Amino acid sequence: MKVILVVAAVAVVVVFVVAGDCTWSQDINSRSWDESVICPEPYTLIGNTTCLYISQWGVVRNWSAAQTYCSVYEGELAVINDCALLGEVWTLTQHVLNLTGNFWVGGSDAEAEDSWVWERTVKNVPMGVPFWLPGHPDGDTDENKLMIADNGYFTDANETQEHFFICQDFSTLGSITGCNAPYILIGSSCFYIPPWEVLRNWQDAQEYCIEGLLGELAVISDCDTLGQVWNWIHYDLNMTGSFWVGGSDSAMEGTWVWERVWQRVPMGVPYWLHGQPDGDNAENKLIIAKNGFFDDENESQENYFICQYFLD
Ligand SMILES: [Ca+2]
Ligand SMILES: [Ca+2]
Ligand SMILES: [Ca+2]
Ligand SMILES: [Ca+2]
Repeated sequence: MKVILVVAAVAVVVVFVVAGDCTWSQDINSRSWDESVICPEPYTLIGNTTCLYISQWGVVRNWSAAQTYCSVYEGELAVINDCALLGEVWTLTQHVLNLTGNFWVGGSDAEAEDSWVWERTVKNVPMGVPFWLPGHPDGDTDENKLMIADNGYFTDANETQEHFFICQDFSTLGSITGCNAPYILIGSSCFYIPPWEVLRNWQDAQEYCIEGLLGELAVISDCDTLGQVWNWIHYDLNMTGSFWVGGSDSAMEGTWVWERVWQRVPMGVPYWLHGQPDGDNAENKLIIAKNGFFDDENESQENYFICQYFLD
């Protein structure tokens, strides 16, 4: 009972903290989000978009029985496909639920040894850093199921072992991840790039996002999102060029901040190429250059730009 209360409390806190970027009602002007984003019982919203249920103290199962347990709650063993989510799961299990142990999740290499896939999606499990520690997976054909070990990282294990487990509800994913047109979901944020003929200097781009689209120039402060935005631009939109985003060092030369949130823009690898920023006082606004990396640029240049819709 205690654990249930803790989980419920976590659910409430997490929902209020992170019921974030892309979930609002059909009326874009109202800026309120749909109540249906809250995960169905007994799931908890983790990150912006994922409904997870973590087995309680004392409830351990082998891998198949864990999968069956999840199906009782109309879910499946979890797909932990992004590294931020892995970190949040660790925080939740260790510091909130005080659960120390191993946790089955939904990956397997049973079909083809050493070819790890999520059983639900048949997509590849990410390998290497930062998901697996060096030397793992290490079990060859004796260990064909994926778990988050008691050190927080992925490892392979024998499916007959009994461990805690993490279920995921997939039924609400659509409602959680919806961005209102014209924005589309990239990572866990809602972005929009105006048509190719719309080029603006930095300030006019910012006004275009604010006035017509109720957004602002984008804040891209994690590298996964940068990669996903780049793929979207190149492979989905087929655009080539430079794209204004919402960073600037206008207030203090060399100190890059996102103007919307007044937080530091990440510097160095893997955001900027060596040698950038290079414009000193002549280049005070942030752009994603043709090569896909951050660059400082003169704000009077007319370029493409990326708008983002924020809920907060
Ligand atoms: Ca194996
Ligand atoms: Ca192992
Ligand atoms: Ca500058
Ligand atoms: Ca530059």
